[in-house]
Amino acid sequence: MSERLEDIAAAMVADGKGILAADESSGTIKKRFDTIGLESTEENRRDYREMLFRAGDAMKDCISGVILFDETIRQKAADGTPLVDIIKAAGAVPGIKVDKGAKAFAGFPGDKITEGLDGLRERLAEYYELGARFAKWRAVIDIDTANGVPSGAAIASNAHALACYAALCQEAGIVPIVEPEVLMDGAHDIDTCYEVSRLTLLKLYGELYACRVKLEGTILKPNMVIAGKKSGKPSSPEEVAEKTLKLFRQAVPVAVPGIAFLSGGQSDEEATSNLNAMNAIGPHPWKLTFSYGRALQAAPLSAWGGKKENVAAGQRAFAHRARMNGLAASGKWTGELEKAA
Ligand code: 5MM
Repeated sequence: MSERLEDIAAAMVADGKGILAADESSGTIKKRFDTIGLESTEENRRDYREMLFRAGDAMKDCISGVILFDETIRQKAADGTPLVDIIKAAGAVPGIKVDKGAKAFAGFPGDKITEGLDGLRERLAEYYELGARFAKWRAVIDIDTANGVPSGAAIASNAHALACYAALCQEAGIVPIVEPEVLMDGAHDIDTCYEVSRLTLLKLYGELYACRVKLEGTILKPNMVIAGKKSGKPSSPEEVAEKTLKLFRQAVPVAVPGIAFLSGGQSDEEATSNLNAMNAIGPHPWKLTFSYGRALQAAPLSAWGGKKENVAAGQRAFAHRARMNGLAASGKWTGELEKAA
């Protein structure tokens, strides 16, 4: 008998746990490996991800799910164990990125539209057989107000694609993570981020409703409300928490069981501290946790450096970030704990 979507979603946002986003596409993982001078071969990608998934107690205690790329969900560890089985043995839910990336949006220079709906029903059926019980689709919304970016058309088209994707996932018995990422790369202030995120989320939930997506069986993966990196005005954790929560109270229905943030280019500690600040002033109608890529992986990638003799060091670095973010998911993280470790 297949699991209920609500139960899978609840497991993905279990207390003190969050999601490891390890679904870098071929181009992105190459960029990451370039930073440690490592060639992006299939074996190196496998070794790196195997190192993370075998990180021991921290995986068991703090990671509820792992988002995989198509190649990874089919790979076996060096000893022949499927990577999916290693994830399941750690008590985490295997997930899969199913979008085909954000492409230029015709007619709207600067805007992007995420592709990947063609053939998705068939791909989801195969991913289910391979063990995936949740999926992820990322829409990318840039902010460049001087040039009219984002356009209303880009927000609407991305929201519609996310809703079509989510409906297909639920039909396949797979929980959709809906990720409308408003980028923090620009020079905009925090209030501009708030407004663009507000329009994006309102449109998204309108489309999910119109497409009959059962919100109880979904997880939202949003950006935090935060100033652009080039604004020169870093946002404090208190300000991020206040504005992000104000936005969600207006735009995210309480039927959504959990919100798992992306890190979006924040430093490791910033991503942890901002999540903690939100949970420290709970309770909230939804679970608030992490679904970090860079903020969980930057430290282990650098500690590993592509060398076999550094696997244990890479695992320690990953375990530390997983534990710090696990604490932040409960509002129990402190700067002292960060340093003590
Ligand atoms: C791990 O990175 C994911 C895949 O990115 P590409 O499709 O560009 O290769 C990415 O979608 C990620 O899951 C989210 O953006 C969150 O990651 P960060 O690094 O922002 O926490």
